[in-house]
Amino acid sequence: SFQPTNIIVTGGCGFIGSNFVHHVVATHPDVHVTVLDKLTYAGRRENIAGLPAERVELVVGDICDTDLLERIVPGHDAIVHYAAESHNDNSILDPAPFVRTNVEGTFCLLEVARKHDIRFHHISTDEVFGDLALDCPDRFCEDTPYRPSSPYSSTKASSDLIVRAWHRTFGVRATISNCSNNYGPYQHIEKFIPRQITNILEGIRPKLYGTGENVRDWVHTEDHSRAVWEVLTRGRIGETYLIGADGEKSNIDVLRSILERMGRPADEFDWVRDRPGHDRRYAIDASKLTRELGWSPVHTDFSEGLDATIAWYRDNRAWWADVKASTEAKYAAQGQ
Ligand code: NAD
Ligand code: TDX
Repeated sequence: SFQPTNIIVTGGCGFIGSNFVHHVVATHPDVHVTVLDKLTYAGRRENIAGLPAERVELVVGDICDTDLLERIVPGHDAIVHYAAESHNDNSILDPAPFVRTNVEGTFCLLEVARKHDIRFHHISTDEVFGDLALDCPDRFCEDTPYRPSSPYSSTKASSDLIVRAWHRTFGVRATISNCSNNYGPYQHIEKFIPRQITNILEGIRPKLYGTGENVRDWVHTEDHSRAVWEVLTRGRIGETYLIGADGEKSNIDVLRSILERMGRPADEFDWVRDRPGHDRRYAIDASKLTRELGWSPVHTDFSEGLDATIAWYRDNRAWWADVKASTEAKYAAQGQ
């Protein structure tokens, strides 16, 4: 297996990237992490604060800055690429940064990985496959055709295809993982679960899009981190692995669980305007990952994970309070 000791984590100050950095520091004492993060609205220094300085270094910069990449990347064994514009609703309002960061940024990183022969792991999403019908048992697997629906998912799909071509044509030692919806601490409050938790904490009614029947396949971010480490160190070069924890739930069921666990009536929410092009259902078949790499999720009790997530937002009000009003104002302007 591949044993990296000096890795770059792009987007390591965002939700999933920072959880991965915490995971690596806690479980792999021989590994040094260089975080490369632009600190956009979604990235916060605090997300990796308090980790030992000799284990984690933050470089504030853009993955599209090729001079910067040329300065900092050589000498690392691997790039684990999380940095992206990640929110579907933002991609509908303004797709430009999605094309730049997700497509061009991935290209810039691949070029530096190619030049210096650096192992590359690309973090992607199940949204590249488009959506599934609500009323059939199909799930996504590694050879499901790409059929992305949104500006966000189309740029992630594009980045995946570029990674595959750089592996095949140039021999870049690359792998890809496509994960389902993550939940857990440090998720930006623009996203569904933390938006509703912080709404309730602020006395604002939760907001449900459309009919609320859309299904997402939830996985705890810590299980995602463990899976990425397995693919990085033991995955077959050139391969794609799907990550998911059999966590399919409709949005209305998730919202009712949050309301119930926070002691509010089940109908205390607003129905709001649906997301244009809203994907109906995502569902992951992760059997390749389980079969080849022996991964399985640890956080299998969603209610327990939800309780811990609610407690995190309650205990860390200072982390989100300053962006709550502006996040809600932006939604309100869209009727959401
Ligand atoms: P996030 O928006 O919370 O974090 C993104 C991070 O990338 C931020 O720290 C931001 O500052 C940084 N960043 C953005 N543009 C950059 C640039 N040009 N240069 C350097 N840094 C930049 O996103 P997230 O939810 O943590 O998602 C991380 C990755 O995981 C993304 O690639 C996303 O597509 C993928 N993913 C997310 C989910 C999910 O449920 N959130 C599921 C599957 C895959
Ligand atoms: O207020 C809301 N009300 C609502 O009903 C919000 C913010 C969302 N929703 C719905 C839309 C989706 O069906 O909840 C579901 C989840 O929405 P998001 O949190 O925006 O996630 P989603 O669009 O599913 O995408 C997420 O998972 C896949 C991440 O943001 C992506 O980065 C990842 O690739």
